[in-house]
Amino acid sequence: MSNLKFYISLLTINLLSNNAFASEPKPWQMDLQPPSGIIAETATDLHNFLLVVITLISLFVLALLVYVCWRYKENSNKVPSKTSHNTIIEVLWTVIPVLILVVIAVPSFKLLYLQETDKKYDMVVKVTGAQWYWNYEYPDEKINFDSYMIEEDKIKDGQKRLLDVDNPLVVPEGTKIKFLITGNDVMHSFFIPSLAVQVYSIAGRINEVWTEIPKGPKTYYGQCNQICGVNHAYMPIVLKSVSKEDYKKWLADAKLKFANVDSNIKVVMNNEKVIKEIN
Ligand SMILES: [Cu+2]
Repeated sequence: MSNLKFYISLLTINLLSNNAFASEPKPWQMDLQPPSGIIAETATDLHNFLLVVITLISLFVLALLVYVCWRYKENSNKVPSKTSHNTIIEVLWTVIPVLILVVIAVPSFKLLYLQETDKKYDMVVKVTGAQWYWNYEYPDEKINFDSYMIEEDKIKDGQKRLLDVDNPLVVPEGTKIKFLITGNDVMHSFFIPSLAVQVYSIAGRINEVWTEIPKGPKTYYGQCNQICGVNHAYMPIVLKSVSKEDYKKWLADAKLKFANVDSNIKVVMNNEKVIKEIN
């Protein structure tokens, strides 16, 4: 028993250390990425619970099918029954699935409520999906910049192929963030698996999602999750959570770096102007 505990703790340490600094897909990965933050943890719990429920239902249906095939095969059941109605069975196969759905609905609605309700937030980040890159806007800081994947021939040591970007989305650790997600052309989807954030980016519409970035510096990798054209596979998402001091430094640099950059997202840049024009 103590041996088992030892191996479990070794495994835990190993898993934790492997995932201490980055949440990213691994080669031959079968499972979900380890969850980060309360929303991802709740979503993973719901997923694991549903896995048990669907496995039990599938096994039960399989067992019934095997039994019926065996019990009522032609050899052992020469004269087939012509039963067409059985009130007890019909009540059962209506009530039991309803009960199962109610049991599933409780944690499911809890999770929706956790993600969707208007909660306290420390900062707002507006995300705009475009063919084929992301634009991140910090409305309170008056900065916005485009984030492109680093081309394969320009990758430096330590950078991840098809995942790393020129300008990552940088946020302070342990921050509650309200993401406003919109689009500039076709539909995209802003998806960071380890944070369980997955929201459509649609032109002319702003979707909102709340999340809490856990404490501790870490890089979260994600990808566009809605087929959006030939370069759909080449618009990854990099969200870097850094310490509060590092964030301040980054912000000071970013304000200079992106001050005179003309973003490709005109709609975002001219938001206030557009609103004035409409009025
Ligand atoms: Cu896409």
